[in-house]
Amino acid sequence: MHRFLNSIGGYTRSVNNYSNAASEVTLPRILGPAGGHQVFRQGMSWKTIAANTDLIVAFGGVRRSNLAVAPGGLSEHRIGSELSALHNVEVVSISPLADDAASELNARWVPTIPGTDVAIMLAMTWVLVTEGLADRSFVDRYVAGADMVEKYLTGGVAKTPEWAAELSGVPADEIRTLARRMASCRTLVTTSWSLQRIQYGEQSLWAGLTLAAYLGQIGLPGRGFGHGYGSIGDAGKPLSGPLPTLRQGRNEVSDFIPCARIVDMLERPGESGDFNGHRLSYPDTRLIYWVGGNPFHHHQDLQRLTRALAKPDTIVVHEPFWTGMAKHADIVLPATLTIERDDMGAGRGDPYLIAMKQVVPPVGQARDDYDIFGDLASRLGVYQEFTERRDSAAWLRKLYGNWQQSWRRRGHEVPDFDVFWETGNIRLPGLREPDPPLADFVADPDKHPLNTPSGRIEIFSETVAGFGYADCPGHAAWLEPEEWLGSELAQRFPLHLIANQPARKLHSQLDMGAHSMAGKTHGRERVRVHPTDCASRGLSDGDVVRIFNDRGSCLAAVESTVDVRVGVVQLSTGAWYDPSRPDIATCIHGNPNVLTTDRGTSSLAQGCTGQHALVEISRYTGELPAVAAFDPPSFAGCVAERRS
Ligand SMILES: Nc1nc2c(c(=O)[nH]1)N[C@H]1C(S)=C(S)[C@@H](COP(=O)(O)OP(=O)(O)OC[C@H]3O[C@@H](n4cnc5c(=O)[nH]c(N)nc54)[C@H](O)[C@@H]3O)O[C@H]1N2
Ligand SMILES: Nc1nc2c(c(=O)[nH]1)N[C@H]1C(S)=C(S)[C@@H](COP(=O)(O)OP(=O)(O)OC[C@H]3O[C@@H](n4cnc5c(=O)[nH]c(N)nc54)[C@H](O)[C@@H]3O)O[C@H]1N2
Ligand SMILES: [Mo]
Repeated sequence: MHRFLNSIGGYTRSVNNYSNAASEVTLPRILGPAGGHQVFRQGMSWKTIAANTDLIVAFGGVRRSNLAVAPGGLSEHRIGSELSALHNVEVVSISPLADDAASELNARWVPTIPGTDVAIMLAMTWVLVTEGLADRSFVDRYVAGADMVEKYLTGGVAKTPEWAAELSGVPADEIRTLARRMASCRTLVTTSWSLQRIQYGEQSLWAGLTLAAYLGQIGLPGRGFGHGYGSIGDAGKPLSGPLPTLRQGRNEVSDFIPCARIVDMLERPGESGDFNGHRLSYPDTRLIYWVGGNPFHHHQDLQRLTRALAKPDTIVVHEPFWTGMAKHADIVLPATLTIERDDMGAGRGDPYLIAMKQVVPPVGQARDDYDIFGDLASRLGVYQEFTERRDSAAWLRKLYGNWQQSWRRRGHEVPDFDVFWETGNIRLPGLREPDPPLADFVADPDKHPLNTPSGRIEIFSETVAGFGYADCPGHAAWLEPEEWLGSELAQRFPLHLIANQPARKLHSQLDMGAHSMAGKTHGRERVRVHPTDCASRGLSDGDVVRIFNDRGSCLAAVESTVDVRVGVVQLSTGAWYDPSRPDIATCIHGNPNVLTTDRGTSSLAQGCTGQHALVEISRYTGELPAVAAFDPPSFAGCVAERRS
């Protein structure tokens, strides 16, 4: 969430976060740093799409529940009407789950075997190339590396629809017909962020963009390639002007590791790892200072994480709640929630700046992160530099004042701070419809070349090829994942688990709240299973099951539904980790990250691969232990307070 004062604590250099790990590295490589992530992060608005698009082919769907969330929040929840306005647009959702396509879209569901999107995209591109449907003039003018890609598509094992059908379970005719249709109308190819949160997650981005390049519609309104529609509420929104943000400063420490490699770092001090053409060395970590995240939510293979966290001497955590990470800390500094402090809130593309006024006084000894850091700065003798002698209230006024000035200089009057605070919100000036991504470049590639070595869209990249990574060659390629329904491991663990974002919360936040709890059965998270897979295991709706693989196990409650493809099960993330009864399961509550693998997407981006895992499920008939995840830890001589 983009809360302004909170970002004062945001001093660490975070290279790739969980959401965008692959796109933050891959798109800048193939479109250039300026044309990369930012362009497709925002994309065109739903309004532009409604007016200019005939067909959306959505890999990973357009998942409605994800759209209630955006960095900075959403002050106007209008996504329902925005999507309904697409009634003339044909939407095809290629996904393992039927309900990944928002119901407003009336999409056609093409069920797929998870992890095989790249094969489908390559086969569609093969159809365009071999049937003369590719836009040759676009490819010649704007694209670099077509010869290498076409050699890959047609040489060796030809990437035909029949080839892709074997892998993806989507009939060859369906792939062929859809590719032809895409070439015949105004088409937008979209990929959800989830597609990159798997092994070789870079490939679906690159293959999707390659497919769109051969369609030749990039840079035109409503067409081309889109990333993250259905992943986050601000994709498809207008663009806002500058917001009253805090200067982020410069971190003097340039060392970093990709966020998802933290366990490797703890396990292998002094060794090094690949990342984006560099070798990064792992320091000998003695102290961890953790603010605003819960690795027992986000990280993979939680038993391995637990062992690794025994390594540092000291762990300090700021937290409002007794999360798994807080329970693993030596020092917990209780932090306030947004409702316990004054702040401002706004997001890109959101029409309002909100006065986020304190609702309740801080519970117990909770303090604002800013005040905790301010006191630490004082002990380190840099209070003046860190705070500029302003408390939170003074910062809010200062940031607002600077921002008001900057709008004045552009000829816009915005109300004074006191008026804003009194009113509770103001409408933001300067909202505008974003241009189609790469529109400048397509209009005049000589005047606006991309920031890539060739100045063009690199569907083959000499740079990436030059890294020599077996797990990320120089063009989009089908690389068989270690864990998918086609691998040998599927003999022992025949179900493909989708561990996607939870519909009833943001990650693990407020999992103890009434809304989240109402989505559980017998106090466990629900796992969605196809009736065929239920029948072969003797499972009925509401049964408690044990989900397991070689890495761990968890309890969950069955929801039988035809909305998942046969062979696929879905257990969203978010249930607080509960290791209190290891005799029964690694987690008795339903946290899928006891099952997922802690490996990077590839040597290029080293992102998280938590979206997929192979598992087996069996009915659990033993005693049903009470969930202890929300209980505070016990201390010698005192009892910790629990937020209620
Ligand atoms: N309600 C809610 N909304 C959220 C969040 C939340 O926690 N709760 N989190 C926010 C954050 S931080 C992020 S990063 C975004 C994430 O946005 P996404 O990554 O797009 O969201 P997910 O729900 O994880 O995945 C979307 C769908 O992708 C499909 N999928 C998974 N694997 C495959 C595959 O191999 N092929 C195909 N074709 N489809 C596949 C799944 O069926 C899944 O439902 O969501 C944001 N929105
Ligand atoms: N298996 C699997 N794992 C995944 C994913 C997946 O698709 N599958 N998705 C990944 C993605 S995209 C993401 S973004 C991550 C999310 O992972 P995280 O961001 O780590 O998850 P949250 O539960 O949102 O953790 C935020 C924590 O901050 C605390 N907090 C809230 N407000 C404040 C505050 O003001 N101050 C302080 N100090 N703390 C505060 C909350 O109590 C909470 O514990 O998960 C990743 N993990
Ligand atoms: Mo995310």
